[in-house]
Amino acid sequence: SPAPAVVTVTGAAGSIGYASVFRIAAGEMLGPDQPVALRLLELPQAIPAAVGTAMELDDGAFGLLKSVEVLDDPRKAFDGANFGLLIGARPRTKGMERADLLAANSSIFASQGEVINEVAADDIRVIVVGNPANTNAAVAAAHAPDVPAERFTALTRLDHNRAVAQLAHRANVDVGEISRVTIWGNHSATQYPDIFHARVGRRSGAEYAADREWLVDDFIPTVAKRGTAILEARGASSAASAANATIDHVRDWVLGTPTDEWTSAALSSTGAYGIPEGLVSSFPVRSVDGRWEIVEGLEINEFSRARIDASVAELQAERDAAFNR
Ligand code: NAX
Repeated sequence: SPAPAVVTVTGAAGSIGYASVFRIAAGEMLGPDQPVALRLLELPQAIPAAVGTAMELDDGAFGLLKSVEVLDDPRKAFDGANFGLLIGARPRTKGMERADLLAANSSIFASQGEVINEVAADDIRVIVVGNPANTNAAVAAAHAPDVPAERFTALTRLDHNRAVAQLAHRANVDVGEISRVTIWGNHSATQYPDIFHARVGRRSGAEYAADREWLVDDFIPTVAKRGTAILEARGASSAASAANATIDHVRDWVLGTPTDEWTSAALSSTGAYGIPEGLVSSFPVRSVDGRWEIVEGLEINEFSRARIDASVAELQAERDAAFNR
């Protein structure tokens, strides 16, 4: 069997980390033939909880899991890492302004980017989950000049999966009948879930989008505010669905997407669709030979353009705040 893939999970003792690591150990992220070495990176105060998680991983007796290490030193945690799941972030606490949040996270992700640049494996692939995910990914990439920027991505697959599920409910079809949905822009309330190009069984998403009242007053806000709805219902933020989406993202990145379909991921813009180069924005993407490619050439109508532009403007403002701290 191949050498173990070194997977570093930050914030491993948190809710999303906990919901991710067992599935990674079970082979759901990298496939049933790929052994895994897990590195759980946590802040010193959460090390005991991470040790408990590592004990439970032991107790899973996962055949693919070759080792588990609990670490509070990023340099050791990312040494030789093939995959970085950057889930840990500074949460917004009472009285904290958005600018403070951006500054606190930008220093975390700047230093993790530097460490990744120095010690990770040459093929390191990073997914940032910790918010503000897009901007944190841009900051980490900017501090890792030797790693191609395209290897720093951010999670919008949860938003994508939410959009697929909502459209499936509306059309009364199975989620498997839905393809070519796109999340554009930022993982935030300004994100734009686009169904104009979607396939809904034998029908087109544009047919559903023609019902503008449903699109504007129901579909778009339901997807964009789903995180808040989950928080209100559960009394805790989305964890298992976020872990599921993180695993979907990495699995598709490594194993590929079906050729005539696409998914959504936030990547460093190539300038496609007029989105400024280097901004980490969500796009329609395919994974080909282990690399994300932006699906180009989609016609963007006025309705979509205005919403994409609004989310991109927010990303630019976040970037300015994060880089000029
Ligand atoms: P938790 O607070 O349960 O866990 C976060 C963990 O990260 C904690 O155990 C903390 O000790 C650790 N941590 C913080 N800073 C760290 C650092 N510098 N190095 C290593 N570990 C560190 O949060 P959880 O619910 O797991 O959410 C994690 C992040 O995901 C949050 O930033 C959250 O906002 C974000 N989300 C992003 C989503 C997306 O779609 N991109 C959706 C879900 C989620 O809201």
